[in-house]
Amino acid sequence: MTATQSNPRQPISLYTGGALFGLPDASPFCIKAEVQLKMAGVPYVKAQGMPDQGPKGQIPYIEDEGRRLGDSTFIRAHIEKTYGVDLDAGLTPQQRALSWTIERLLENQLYWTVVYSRWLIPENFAKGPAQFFNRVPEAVRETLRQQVLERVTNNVRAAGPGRHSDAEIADLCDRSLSALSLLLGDQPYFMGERATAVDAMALGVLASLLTPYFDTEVRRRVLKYPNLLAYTDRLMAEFYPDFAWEPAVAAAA
Ligand SMILES: N[C@@H](CCC(=O)N[C@@H](CS)C(=O)NCC(=O)O)C(=O)O
Repeated sequence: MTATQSNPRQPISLYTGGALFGLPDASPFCIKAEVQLKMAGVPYVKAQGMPDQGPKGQIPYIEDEGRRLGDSTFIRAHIEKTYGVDLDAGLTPQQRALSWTIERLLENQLYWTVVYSRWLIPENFAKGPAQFFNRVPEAVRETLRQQVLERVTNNVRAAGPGRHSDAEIADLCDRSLSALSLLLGDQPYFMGERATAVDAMALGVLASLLTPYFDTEVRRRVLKYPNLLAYTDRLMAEFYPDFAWEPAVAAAA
């Protein structure tokens, strides 16, 4: 009898924001965590999460064997260690370093452009994050909505984009998109022929920038990079075959 048979692990519970805004998950970090679980082939069930119930005050978080763990990077480390997988198997140390660097660009810069586009452009806020508060009791709904908007505005300012104009944000984003497009080239995945960890966040961020649900200048900028569009459509079909993703290549045509 193997260790797994004598002591079967329960599937991991992955707590996320859920499908929204034309995306399989409203949060790029939740897409990253889910795609990495899929890449690892680890059984999981998806559940609706609330940031304040996660150990880091954010989504995604997981529950595994009764223990809650937050932050997509720590979730990845836990999966790799616990299940004996390496999502970057076969990569050289230089490729692993490049992978980490690309992931930081996606998480520390482009992610904040996503947040800016949804929260700080009033039309997008109204049709997007403002709806998160619909189930809050009416008496406090507007106050809470404004409090959270103020907190996110401060975060986006601290992260950088909140200090810039719409055009400046789009220009900075474009430089990163251009770099990503060059690095991807005509390869199927960022690190070559096989999907590795970095592709999970790349899919999360690119799909979040590309969803037609929000009309943004940065979306128009991404639409200029055919290889990034084809990549996003391809990975969406690979990792979310049942999700009705609106193909980006068609939108650009
Ligand atoms: N470093 C975290 C970032 C996660 C994150 O920023 N989650 C956002 C949703 S996309 C969140 O929960 N925000 C709520 C908050 O910060 O209060 C990770 O890798 O998981």
